[in-house]
Amino acid sequence: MARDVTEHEVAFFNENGWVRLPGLVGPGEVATLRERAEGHLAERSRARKTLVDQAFGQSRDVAEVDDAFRALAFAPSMGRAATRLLRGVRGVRIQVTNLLIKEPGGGHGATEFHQDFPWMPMDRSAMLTIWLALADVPADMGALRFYNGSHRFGILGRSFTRDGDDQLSQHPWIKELELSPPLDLAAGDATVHHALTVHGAPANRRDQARLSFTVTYFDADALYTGTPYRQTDDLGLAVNQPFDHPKFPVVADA
Ligand SMILES: O=C(O)CCC(=O)C(=O)O
Repeated sequence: MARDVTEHEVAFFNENGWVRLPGLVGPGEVATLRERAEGHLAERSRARKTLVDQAFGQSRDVAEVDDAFRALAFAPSMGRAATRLLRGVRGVRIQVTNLLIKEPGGGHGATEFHQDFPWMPMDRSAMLTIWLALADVPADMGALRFYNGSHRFGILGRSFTRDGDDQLSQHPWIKELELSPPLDLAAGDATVHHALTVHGAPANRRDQARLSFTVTYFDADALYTGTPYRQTDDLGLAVNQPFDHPKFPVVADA
């Protein structure tokens, strides 16, 4: 299903806030996932309501409707990887699964540099996203870039709320950090980023769509803060209690 991460990969992630995982998923399985992704993405709404919609299209919660994506998101090796990468956590829950598409030819623009965590209603920031390339993603198709070590600077503010509110405009000093190299990903390679890591992606300069599957995992012991967030607002979660709800399943790492 998915291979285990190595000690070296865990150490690299702790240091830099991101890591590349070559060959996380094998070619046969990735071909199946790609075929299914194309079907789901064809059905998605193409409305461009938000600044995020201008950067990439989404098919959220795909693992709730597709067994193949569900099997991967729940694979013990994925839970184990997330638990090991997020130092000090006892286990993880899924926050969201998603299919992302970045269309070529100006269909979508660049993904502005941002952190994922500032939106979240969790009381702790141990959270990461595994971003799996479903087809080859050369750097100029829009593979993610990361500011090394930016996960150590805490919550830097929300992006995608107004034009020009990306992290580099809000905090020009971030450019003093090293930017990760452009990555040429093969289908089945993944990158992982911490929810506090400043990351973004260039526009897709190729003639094929950029296709990826993401799973975001967070500390299973995190408590709900009640911060307004569309995904959680109507779930009846109790403030200061764990996310014990079918929307946030714990992934066994056994
Ligand atoms: O795929 C992209 O361009 C952005 C994805 C992203 O920001 C994320 O998965 O956290």
